[in-house]
Amino acid sequence: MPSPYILYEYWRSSCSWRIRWALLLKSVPYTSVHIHLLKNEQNHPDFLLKNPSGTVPTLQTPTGYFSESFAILEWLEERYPSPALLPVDPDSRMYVRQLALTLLAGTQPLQNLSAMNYARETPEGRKEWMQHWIHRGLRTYETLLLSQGRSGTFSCASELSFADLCLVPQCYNALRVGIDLDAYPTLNGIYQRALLTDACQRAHPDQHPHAVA
Ligand SMILES: N[C@@H](CCC(=O)N[C@@H](CS)C(=O)NCC(=O)O)C(=O)O
Repeated sequence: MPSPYILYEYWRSSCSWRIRWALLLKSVPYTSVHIHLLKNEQNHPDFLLKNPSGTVPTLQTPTGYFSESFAILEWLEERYPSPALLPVDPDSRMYVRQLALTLLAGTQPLQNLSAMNYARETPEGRKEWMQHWIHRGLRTYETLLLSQGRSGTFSCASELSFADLCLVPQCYNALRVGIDLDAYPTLNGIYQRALLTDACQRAHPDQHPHAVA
């Protein structure tokens, strides 16, 4: 039986990566439709009918089209609870959401294509802009990991969570703009360990059929 879910995504999009990864972790089959951001397909009128914000990811379910990767993660967690990507106790859940949103809401929006192109005209200017905001997000994340005493193998103890699904794609983007992750040893360790996990590898942009070398 074909999957009832279609994921509209772009191979290198960090927000798409975390949803691919969550779908794989939870063994939820889906069909991928590639929206080429560099060809501006996200702003095609047909796609804007599915997601008026002109961004990926967008998940099509039998009841409609849904965007915002955090909303999709929350829905997946409710609909497919195992394996859990949020811890059990409310304080740890708040901590995980805090970490996730530090990157997803506080950092990623400043580095996306439309924000960057609007803010800066030259490639050098765009790189400097990205580095500035990514450093700020990673500095906050590292400080939270150290001050809250809840991290372990991964951002929250030894289980992968929403936080790691945001951290790994953010680190990948940081490396692409020349940020040295050695400046953030705790999160870098978590990044390296999470990167080795099977579902993360399978969801990795480099493994995507549309990846460009
Ligand atoms: N808050 C949204 C952000 C979505 C977003 O910005 N996606 C990027 C790719 S990671 C995008 O589609 N950018 C297209 C553009 O900026 O034109 C989410 O978490 O899903």
